[in-house]
Amino acid sequence: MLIRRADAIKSSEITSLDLFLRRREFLRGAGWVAAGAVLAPTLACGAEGEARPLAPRAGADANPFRTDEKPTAFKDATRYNNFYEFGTDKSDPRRYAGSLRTRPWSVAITGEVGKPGTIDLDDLLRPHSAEERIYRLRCVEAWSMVIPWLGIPLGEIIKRFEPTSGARYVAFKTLLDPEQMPGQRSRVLDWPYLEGLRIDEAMHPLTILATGMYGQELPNQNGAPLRLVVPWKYGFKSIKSIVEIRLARTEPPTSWNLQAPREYGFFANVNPDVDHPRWSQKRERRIGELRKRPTILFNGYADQVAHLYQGIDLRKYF
Ligand SMILES: Nc1nc2c(c(=O)[nH]1)N[C@H]1C(S)=C(S)[C@@H](COP(=O)(O)O)O[C@H]1N2
Ligand SMILES: [Mo]
Repeated sequence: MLIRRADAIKSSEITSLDLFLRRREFLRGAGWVAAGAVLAPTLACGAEGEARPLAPRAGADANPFRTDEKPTAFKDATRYNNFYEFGTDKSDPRRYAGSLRTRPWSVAITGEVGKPGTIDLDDLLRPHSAEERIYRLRCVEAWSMVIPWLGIPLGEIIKRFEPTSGARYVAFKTLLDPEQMPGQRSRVLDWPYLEGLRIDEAMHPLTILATGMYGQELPNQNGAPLRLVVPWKYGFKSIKSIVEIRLARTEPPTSWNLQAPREYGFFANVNPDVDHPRWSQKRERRIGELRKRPTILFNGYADQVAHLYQGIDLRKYF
């Protein structure tokens, strides 16, 4: 699909984009709204007259790839970020991520694969139309957002490189370049940023590589040009600006686990019953709302993912 460059979006359009997303709530229940609909707001709005509003569903989403919850304002999702390569303040990524050059960009696929290789970002986008997925993102810091991502299931990409029977984990790495990423000159984390998943988590249909959000290319501060989104895990697992995906036999090291192993486990599944050692995980603040809401096990995706952790002590493997 065609995605416009984020810097081509005018602020007047951003306001109308938020308005469009609100109006589109009337269209929910129609099931899968193709990503193309986001790019053709006039068309979708034209159909609004015929669509009957549906009462919000309670409990788990009928369609695991969408939620009936109202998307977070684009403005908040792009001004309140964690991207330590550009500073530790929530406002730093928006201010400083402009120095990241996102083209040309390629991702190396290495390790336990029959056909190691690289994917050029533009090649990746060409044959695959990105799908829209409206997912909750729950940060370990007890705030959350609802974001309409555009992405490609990670499993589809991994399969193309023919993982071997030894591929039990997937390791991800962010770009290392202190010139473009000035936050890497500070020792706040051991760079480059690293993350990892078990192979079954990586192949799960909810897991996507996102190339866009709100119908446009990812803004740099949100992890351009390509970031992981794993909606049932704390936000730090959703690593940004990926340059390498390595299939591995053993559990890979991850940045936050290396930094503070007692605070951040390898799994990092959203769990209201396992508190962070320094604060509770029982509730969360949805950005844009005043009252806190309860945090839900696996961020509300238990129907889809709880089976992956059957027989596992979630207190021990947090
Ligand atoms: N490379 C990299 N990826 C990262 C981070 C980071 O600092 N560096 N922060 C993580 C954390 S803690 C969160 S909550 C999410 C935030 O994503 P957002 O800014 O798009 O909301 O990105 C994650 N991915
Ligand atoms: Mo986070």
